[in-house]
Amino acid sequence: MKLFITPGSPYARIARVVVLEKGLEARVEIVVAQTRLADSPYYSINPSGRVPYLVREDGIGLEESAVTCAYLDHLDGNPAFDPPAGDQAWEARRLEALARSMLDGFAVWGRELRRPKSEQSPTILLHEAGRAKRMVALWEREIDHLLCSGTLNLAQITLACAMGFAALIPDLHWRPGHPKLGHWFDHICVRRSLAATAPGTRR
Ligand SMILES: N[C@@H](CCC(=O)N[C@@H](CS)C(=O)NCC(=O)O)C(=O)O
Repeated sequence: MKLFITPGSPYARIARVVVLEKGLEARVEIVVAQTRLADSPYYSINPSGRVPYLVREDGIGLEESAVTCAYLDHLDGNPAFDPPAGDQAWEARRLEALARSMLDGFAVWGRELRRPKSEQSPTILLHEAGRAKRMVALWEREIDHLLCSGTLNLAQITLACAMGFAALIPDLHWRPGHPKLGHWFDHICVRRSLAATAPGTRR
């Protein structure tokens, strides 16, 4: 099957991390898609033009990193990333949603910065800078949560990919004042699946 990505997409990186964590390299071909290009041939594969996009062995395509990750995780019948049982399930989902919410903000900010300067909206830049500040402060508190350490889960993967993407936003200086989050990020970054997919790393 084929996983369409762009090297810089943090959402695609989440799926790429799951491919590596699950040892699916031989089964999943990583294909670089041409996104954000008028008339890209990729649009005939995925009309939304977004990545990640997984074309399964039966030809059906899956959009959305969370759905793609769940599918990849279940391929071997031994899922590693399903939420834990009981109350912890809601905690796992809550944390994953918080990490995704922060990433969504970073992505809007990053997208705005890629536009020509004359087209950038100061209102959006300011709004996303404010959101990022609040969310990073929130994560400095949440990072002590039991589910942020120990067995790898999707909240951790999403948070790691969000903070990896944050490094590409020049005005997002999140490390000062957030030592616990910084320490957590430095620690998780050396994991093989994250090191191999870090922005700037080929595939
Ligand atoms: N909610 C989606 C977000 C995917 C997304 O926005 N991907 C961006 C790259 S970071 C994209 O493909 N952008 C191309 C476009 O908007 O045309 C997910 O989790 O997969």
